[in-house]
Amino acid sequence: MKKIIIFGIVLLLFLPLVFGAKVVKTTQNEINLGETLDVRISIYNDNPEEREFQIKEQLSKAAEFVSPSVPDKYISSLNIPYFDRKVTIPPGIVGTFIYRIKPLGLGIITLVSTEVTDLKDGSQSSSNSVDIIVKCIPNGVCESNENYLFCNADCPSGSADNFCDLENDGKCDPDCTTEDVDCTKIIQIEQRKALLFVKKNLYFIFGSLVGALAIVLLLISLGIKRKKSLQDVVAGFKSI
Ligand SMILES: [Ca+2]
Ligand SMILES: [Ca+2]
Repeated sequence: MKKIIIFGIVLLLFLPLVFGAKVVKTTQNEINLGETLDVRISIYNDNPEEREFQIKEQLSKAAEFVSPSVPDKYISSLNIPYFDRKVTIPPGIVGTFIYRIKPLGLGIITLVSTEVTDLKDGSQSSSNSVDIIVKCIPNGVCESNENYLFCNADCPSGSADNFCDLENDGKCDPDCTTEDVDCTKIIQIEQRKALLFVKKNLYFIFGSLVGALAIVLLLISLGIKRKKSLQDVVAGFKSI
């Protein structure tokens, strides 16, 4: 957490020099479901006098509000919650607004950029947006809401978890078709086996046909010889 705050402060000090921006949003990039996380909005007042700023922070519906526990307003048409705060910051100082949320499910939560307005001159600034990965608390069971992406401790690669993981690990993920190279290998092996089976059977069928033909020819040959012998016997009687 300290590293994130230090990174945020460093970014905040350099951004005005490069982009003229003065708002930075920082938080944890990864969290386990059930945990809370703090979102810190830092505003650098680069004016020579104290200024009041208005902060508009659109909130994600994928998380519940812990502190403050209720949003200040809703964007009426879409019912999207947001905080609408004012903060007074002395010159050359970084002011902060911190709120705490608790993700409601596994996945990625995106916190869109914060909009800040300088209430004296009306100038507006935007922060960066932040993506937070919400992972499971492993319990040894790959449950219906879990998958390899957000719960790889419970759902290892190749699991039937409604997620095609595309790992080249020698296991064909049942959620993949031809995208998984391991499934392609298995399909190729099965195709080769089928081909060998057909070849073997072809040899057997061909061999059987040749054998049957030989037997038929032998029987015909024996039949002809027997007929000739009978004819010879009949001819012998006639001559007597
Ligand atoms: Ca689990
Ligand atoms: Ca899978």
